[in-house]
Amino acid sequence: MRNDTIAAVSTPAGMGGVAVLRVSGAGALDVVLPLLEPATPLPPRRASLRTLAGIDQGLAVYLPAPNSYTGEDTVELSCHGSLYVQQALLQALLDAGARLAEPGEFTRRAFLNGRLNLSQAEAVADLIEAATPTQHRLATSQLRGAYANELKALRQQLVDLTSLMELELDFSQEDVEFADRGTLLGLVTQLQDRVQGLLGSFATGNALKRGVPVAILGRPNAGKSTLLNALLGDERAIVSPIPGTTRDTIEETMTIDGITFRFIDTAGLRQSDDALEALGIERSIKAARQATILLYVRNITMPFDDYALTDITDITDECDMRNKHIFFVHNKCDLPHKSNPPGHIVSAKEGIGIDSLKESMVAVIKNDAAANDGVLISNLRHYEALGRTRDALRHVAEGLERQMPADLVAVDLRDALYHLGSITGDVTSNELLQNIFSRFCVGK
Ligand SMILES: Nc1nc2c(ncn2[C@@H]2O[C@H](COP(=O)(O)OP(=O)(O)OP(=O)(O)O)[C@@H](O)[C@H]2O)c(=O)[nH]1
Ligand SMILES: [Mg+2]
Repeated sequence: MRNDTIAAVSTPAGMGGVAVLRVSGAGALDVVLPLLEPATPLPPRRASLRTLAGIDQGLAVYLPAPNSYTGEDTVELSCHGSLYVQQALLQALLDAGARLAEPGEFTRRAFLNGRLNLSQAEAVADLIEAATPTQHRLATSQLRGAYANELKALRQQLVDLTSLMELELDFSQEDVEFADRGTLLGLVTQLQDRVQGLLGSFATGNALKRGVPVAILGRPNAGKSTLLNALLGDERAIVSPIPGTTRDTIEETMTIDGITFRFIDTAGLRQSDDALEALGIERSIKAARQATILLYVRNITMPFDDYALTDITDITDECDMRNKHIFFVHNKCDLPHKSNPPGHIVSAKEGIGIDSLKESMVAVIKNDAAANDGVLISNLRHYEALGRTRDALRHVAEGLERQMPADLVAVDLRDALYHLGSITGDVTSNELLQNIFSRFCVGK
């Protein structure tokens, strides 16, 4: 572990009103003080106006270890945000003995010094990237350690289980079973349920983070593209009375009530001899598979005969419908029609029923997000580690059921512990840290 003194510009690249440079490490004061005028000691946690490296005037703030972001001695310098001043000041810091920080190195040090666990450090990156209230909420709840605490409790249970198994191992010569295997199996099943619950929350967590995918499906000419335009309040897609107008999928995002939706307009669902159109239909099915919400659009003036049901069965046969919501959208209600079937009755063309459709979409997503006690996994790495934990736990359960020797079961238990621990960073490797922190920008 390196603990030399690092420096970087922490504000975004480019010019601005102010720029902030950060210096962190045991030698932070030694690097910075000689560049200040006056070079008198900096009072902790107070802004002092000084001349900076003879080129600018600005504020210097000294944050002594361990109560800084990195946990090390840190000095932050605010200067005028001119490109020249930023670069010249950074160069002066490097000349004075600091090293240019690598991407994410400040946060990496915060993790290594125990200021943050690994999932919190990742939340910092998500927080910086957050552009909507929902993304911000996801990142801050992870930063506050929402599921880190839950993972910690799970890990403790696993550790206890492992010690019980190992106790049995120690005394195996004497042929005693300390832990009743039935009880152990019960504990493993409980752990499996909880891990499964967390895994299940990823669909919602990921959708909220990246935008909830909404596939707009239906027969040609049903008004799918018109609906997309109505939802967006923009003439995004081409609309025409010719069936088969949309041949490729069109995607647009929109934030409604803090939730970002990714609307995917698709080619009409029907068998086609036209190769291009057939390809479009294949893409529609793919869009349906990846979507959280399916809007099935139909023309309300047409008899509600088998065709819609055939389409729906086609779709449900092709997709895993768990974690998905399907909405019936009966379109063209501005035209004379005989019945008002259950679902959403809208006119995409006249903008009737669109707000209520939007409200329903927001409501189902908010409801999904509140399930599982509001704990949402939104990080792919965590999802994968949980998946491996689940697999290892399954092996443990199988081992217990088949009366496998304790030492073999213990191997799977330790495997589960390892994967669970990799989420919060209780177990880490250099490669893992490299992967995570290289995503950050320099200066964070
Ligand atoms: N009266 C009325 N006409 C509509 C409405 N919505 C769409 N239309 C018309 O229906 C025709 C087809 O609309 P599109 O939005 O292109 O239909 P589509 O489902 O995207 O069709 P494809 O891309 O060919 O699969 C156009 O002439 C639209 O103007 C509506 O709410 N009321
Ligand atoms: Mg279309």
